[in-house]
Amino acid sequence: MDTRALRNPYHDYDGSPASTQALFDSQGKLTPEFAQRLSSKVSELLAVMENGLKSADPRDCTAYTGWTGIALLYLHLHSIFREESFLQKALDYVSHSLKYLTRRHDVTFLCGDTGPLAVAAVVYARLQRAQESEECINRLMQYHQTVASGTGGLPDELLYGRVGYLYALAFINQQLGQDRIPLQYIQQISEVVLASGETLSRKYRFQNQSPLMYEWYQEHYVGAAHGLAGIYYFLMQPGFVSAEEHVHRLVKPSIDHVCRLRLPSGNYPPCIGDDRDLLVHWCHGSPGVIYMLLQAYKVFGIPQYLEDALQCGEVVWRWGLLKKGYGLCHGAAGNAYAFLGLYRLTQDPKHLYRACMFADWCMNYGRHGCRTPDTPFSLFEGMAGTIYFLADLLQPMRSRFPAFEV
Ligand code: GSH
Repeated sequence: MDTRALRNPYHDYDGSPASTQALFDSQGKLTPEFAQRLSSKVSELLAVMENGLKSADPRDCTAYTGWTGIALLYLHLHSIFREESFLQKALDYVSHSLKYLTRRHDVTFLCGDTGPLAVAAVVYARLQRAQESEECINRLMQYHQTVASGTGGLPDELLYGRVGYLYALAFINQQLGQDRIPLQYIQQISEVVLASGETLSRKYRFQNQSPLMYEWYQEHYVGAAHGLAGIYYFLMQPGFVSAEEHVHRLVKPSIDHVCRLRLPSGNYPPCIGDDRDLLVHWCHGSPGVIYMLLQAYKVFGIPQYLEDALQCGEVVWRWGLLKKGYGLCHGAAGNAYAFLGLYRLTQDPKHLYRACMFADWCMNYGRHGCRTPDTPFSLFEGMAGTIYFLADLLQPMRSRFPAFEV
């Protein structure tokens, strides 16, 4: 990992109030000064982003690299700052996205057409345009049958597969009320994902080690974006799998199999059989696997899951400031969300402190000689993701990794 990361220049949390007093109080409330610094940086980077977007691909509608990602950022800023102009921006960008839907077979929130539809549904709802919101949800639901049919060669992972559609449904319920999409629709998808995992486990003869197995392009990926950890994170959400027995008999032993893949550093490999310990990204490695571990701890209450999650935090602290830059998918901002996940669960100020240090790094955007991403201003590779994180840090207990955490 040393080849991929820059040395972490910050002192670690030492338990003394002096190390945190400029950042937050004993309740985890940010000091007015630090909050002001974050807010000012958000404004400054927004202006840079807006200028940079002038040369972005007008046809990319996706949340990952395209205009829906920018709309999602503004929707988020509207939630935090309550400024109407942010909602208007979200409307402008998502309306643009709706004109450039991929109309391919991509069904996911992040890389397909359901992201634009889901974000538009929420933007319209906030603007009290109920009918247009309803129309977007109806269009979103038209994908349900294809995704739930279990045929058509659809993968199961988050970026291009079934759980990426599941997230679109969960996003609607998170934003518009838990029953907006009845749970049974979510459960149908989860059942197909389970059945697909059982079939693949038998096909590749994993059944003695892992009752579920998944693949993407003939590889068994492990991380959050394409792999097992991302899929299991969704299968553990309350009510997503209707039979609790399935969660215990199928999901839990499969999670334990992922835990056994842990490398000596505490990081996780990108795929089964590839033990190179290089990638400390949300997409591949411990910064993404941590969400599965934290959820497993919440669901099963087994301390080892929390210990493994804490170990992920150590890996991110040591190797998480990446030469790839400041983005969400494979950058410092995405990695910092691992600390926020640990903080929300443990309330240990150490994790909030670490998130603040990564934010400090991100606030020095462009000054570390990092690589410029292919889409420098996008949500998942570029500056929009960094801004999203800096704004989320203003309300640490409500923070969520966008387009992934439910
Ligand atoms: N196109 C991306 C960007 O410009 O930000 C870079 C591609 C990238 O970093 N991909 C991630 C990765 O882990 C997976 S989403 N690549 C393999 C590697 O870094 O070795």
